[in-house]
Amino acid sequence: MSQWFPKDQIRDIFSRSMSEMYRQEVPQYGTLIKLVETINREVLDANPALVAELERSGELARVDVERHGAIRVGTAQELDMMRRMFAVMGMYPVGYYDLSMAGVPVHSTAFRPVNDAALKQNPFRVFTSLLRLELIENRKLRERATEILAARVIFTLGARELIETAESQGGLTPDQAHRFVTEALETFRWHQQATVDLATYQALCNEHRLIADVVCFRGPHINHLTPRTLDIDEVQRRMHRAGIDPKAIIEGPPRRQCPILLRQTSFKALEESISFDGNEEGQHSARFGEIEQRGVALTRKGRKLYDHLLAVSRERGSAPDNEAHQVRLVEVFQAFPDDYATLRREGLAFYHYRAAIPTAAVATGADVETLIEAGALIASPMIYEDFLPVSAAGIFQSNLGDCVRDEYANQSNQAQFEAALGAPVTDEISLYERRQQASLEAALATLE
Ligand code: OOG
Ligand code: NI
Repeated sequence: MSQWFPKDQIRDIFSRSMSEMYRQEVPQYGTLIKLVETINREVLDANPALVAELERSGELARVDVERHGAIRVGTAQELDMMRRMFAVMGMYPVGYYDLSMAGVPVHSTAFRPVNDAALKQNPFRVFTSLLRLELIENRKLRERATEILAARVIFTLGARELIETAESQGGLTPDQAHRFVTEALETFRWHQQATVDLATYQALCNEHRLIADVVCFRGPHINHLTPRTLDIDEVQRRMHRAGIDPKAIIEGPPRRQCPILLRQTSFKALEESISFDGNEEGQHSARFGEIEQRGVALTRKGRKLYDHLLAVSRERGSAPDNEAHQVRLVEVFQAFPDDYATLRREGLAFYHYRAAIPTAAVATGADVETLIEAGALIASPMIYEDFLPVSAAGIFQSNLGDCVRDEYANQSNQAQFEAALGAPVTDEISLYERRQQASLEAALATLE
């Protein structure tokens, strides 16, 4: 046992504190949470089997807890420090997402827990985007934005000191951990006061609203939080009645017997009043609320099929509304097997393996299929913990209003992102492969 306060617990406290803060900052987010809780309760009341399953996996108590948030930073230095801050909470950069192909001048990663135990304790992750100023064509504006960003410090002195302490000691004491959460939270707080005058804000906004959102404020305010829903279709249907304006469609795969990857929807960012330098008043919209429902993680082969089917559906043009969009997806996704055994046998999805207890008698050296058929080995779906670039682009765009622009030509640059981050990102698919393999080896060792 380490003498230090557990990182997973720091993350847990941090995500709860963030949720508290955001509910106070964005009352409509509180309304969304209430709707999600109501519908989750209805689903549980109607599904005793689901309740039993969630109870067995220790998830029941945390069904309504936030699963992710998102921020946008402006410089390599900010991203590098952000990586160090998240590491204190056991969150590491996984995956590279290029959003420039969707006309959003950022590239991103997700800071998240990586091992089974940490994910189980609290899977909270933060989708973190780095603004790509080099994509601003207007040189004067680019230089102005660079200057403004260079002048700001987004971490409190206390946060920076505690990050260094955690790194040099190898952890934090309980008292330091609690102070760390309080200090870290300051970085993500909303500031109603912009750091620039209205004219500068408008010039940046005209270039891209996202650029203004990153450059004109004191820090990377949390722009949304995302709880888990047990029925995303129902929440989407009922948002209007609850006084919430939902985005047009649910992103991701359709509803299925065996959910895959990630389905998401959100309410549109709110117009908020801002005070600019020189006592001018204006408006800015950045902050919203989102919900998510996760399914099994897909292998490279499974992901290829998903990307292909999504492209097929998109080629048919945009559907008039979410209902039509979902009907079309269901149709196209007929080509994606929808039972766990087939998904596993065809190598489309990842699984956790464990030995059945009591151990069934099997011949030594039997292969995985035989062991599963004999009831000696149990495979359960491994949940997808990451994001989807097409969905993320849809979430960004629904919150950028009319500001959608064409893609930036061929701009994916993982090496440049990693140089800014100060570390490589972990390939998400390799991570699932390793976790699956480790669980299989442990299970087989038990059966020997
Ligand atoms: C991030 C949008 C992406 C998701 O859930 O895919 C995202 C942002 O708007 O900063 O959060
Ligand atoms: Ni999100």
